[in-house]
Amino acid sequence: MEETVFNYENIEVSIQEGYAEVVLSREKSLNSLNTETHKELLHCLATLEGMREGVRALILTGRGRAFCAGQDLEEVKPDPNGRQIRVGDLVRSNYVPLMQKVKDLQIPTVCAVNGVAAGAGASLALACDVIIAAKSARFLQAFSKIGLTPDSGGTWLLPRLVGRARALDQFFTAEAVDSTRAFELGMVSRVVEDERLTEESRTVARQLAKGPTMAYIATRRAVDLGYSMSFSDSLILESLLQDHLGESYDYREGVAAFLEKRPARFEGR
Ligand code: T3D
Repeated sequence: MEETVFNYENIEVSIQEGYAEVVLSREKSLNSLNTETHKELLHCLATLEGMREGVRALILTGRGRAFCAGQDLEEVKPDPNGRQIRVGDLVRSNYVPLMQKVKDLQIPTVCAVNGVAAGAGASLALACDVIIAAKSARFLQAFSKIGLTPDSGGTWLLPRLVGRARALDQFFTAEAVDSTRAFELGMVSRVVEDERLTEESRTVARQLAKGPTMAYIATRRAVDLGYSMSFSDSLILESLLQDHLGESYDYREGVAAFLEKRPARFEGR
C-alpha cells in the first residue's frame, strides 16, 4: 500500500493506533491561522478522511503555549498603500471551508486545547466533538477587540454550549474564560493538568478509533440538527439514522459481541 506523506510547513501530522494527530505549528505567532495554514489544514483533513480504515479519530492541538490565536493579523494588515483585504472574502475563502470540514468530518474529533484559544482559534476548538482543556488553557472571543463580529461558526457554536446571555457576554467583553470556568459553562468536556493533556487526548482518540465510527457521526449530526428541530422531527431523524446504521457491519458486530459476551471489534463500516 502506498504510504501517505504529509509534508506541511505550518502543521505537523502523525498517525498511530488508528488515529491522527494534527498539531498547529506556528509557535511564534501562537499558531495563528494564515492562508497557507488554512490550505494545509483543509488538504490534511480531506486526506485523513479518505484513509477510512487507517484513521478513525483525529486529535487537533497546538505546539507551544497556545492552541491557536485565530486569524494571523499580520496577514490582514493594510499594505503600504493603505489597501486592505475584504474581511468577508477572507472569511468565505478560508474559514467557511475549514470550519465546514471540521464540523462534517466523517471521523470523530478531539481537541486538546493546550493554551490560549482566541477568535477563530476558539471556534476551531469548540467545533470539535470532544474538547479537552489543559488547566492553563483559556478561551478568548477576541473578535470585538478588533471591531469584528465572531465568524468561523462562533455565533452558532458558543450560544449552543453556554446559552445566549453568557455567549453575548463573552462576545462583547472579550474577557478570557479560564479552563475551570469553561468546564462549568459547558464549553469543554474535560479539564486535565497540563502535563496530562497529551495522554488524556490520546486515550480518548484511541478509544474512538476503535469505536463505531458511523454511529459517532450520526450522533453528532442528530445532536447538531436537533437544536433547530422539534422533538417530533428529532424522533423521525433518529429513526432514519438508525435505518442507515442498522445496515452497518458495526451494528451486527455490536449485537453479536454482546450476545457472545465478548468485546466488540468495530471496523467503522
Ligand atoms: O480579517 C480578519 O481578521 C478576519 C478573520 C477573523 C477571525 C479571527 O480569528 S479574529 C481574531 C484574531 N485574533 C486575535 O485578535 C487575537 C490576537 N492575539 C491576542 O490577543 C494575544 O496574542 C493572545 C491573548 C492570544 C495571547 O496574549 P499573550 O500576551 O499571551 O501573547 P502575545 O505577546 O500577545 O503574543 C505573542 C506573539 O504572538 C506576539 O508576537 P511577538 O511580539 O512575540 O513577535 C504576537 O504579536 C503574536 N500573535 C499573537 N496573536 C497573533 C499574533 N500574531 C499574528 N496574529 C495573531 N492573531
